[in-house]
Amino acid sequence: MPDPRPSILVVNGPNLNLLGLREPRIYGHDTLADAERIARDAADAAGYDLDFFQSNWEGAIIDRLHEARGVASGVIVNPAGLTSVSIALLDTLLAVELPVVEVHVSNIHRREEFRHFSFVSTMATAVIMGAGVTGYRFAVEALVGHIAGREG
Ligand code: CA2
Repeated sequence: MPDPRPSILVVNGPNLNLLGLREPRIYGHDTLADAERIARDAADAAGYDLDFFQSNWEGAIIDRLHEARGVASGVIVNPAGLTSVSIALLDTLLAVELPVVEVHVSNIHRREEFRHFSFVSTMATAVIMGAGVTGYRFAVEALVGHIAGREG
């Protein structure tokens, strides 16, 4: 049997299941399914499997990240509403000891000040924001480049 391909875990936080369905002025019309397809295509082209996960429950996100420890090669996270508030998410990302790329559909620095600080950014390898769901492709490319030692 050939070795299984390395894998990337993509984790999406609260309310991102509504992407493309509400507030198109801020988030555009693309859905989370579009983001998944874009991320999966980029991962596949780079020779990686991709696990795509969304939950509105912080604990479920933390449990899924624990499962990735020692299994996945890296993590992409859109922490959504947990971005500026969750020390638990930060502690989890530090504990799983995997490279992390943070992605946001919108540019959080163009928005309300309360969105500007990100706990995840304090440890992320790269942060991509404001590119819409195409940011998920850039996130895969940044993560794969980091894993291969080409960047970051
Ligand atoms: O731009 C992003 O990706 C965000 O992470 C999205 C979060 C927001 O809290 C962050 O500041 C930036 C919100 C995710 C919820 O998405 C919705 C989509 C449509 C309608 C309502 C919420």
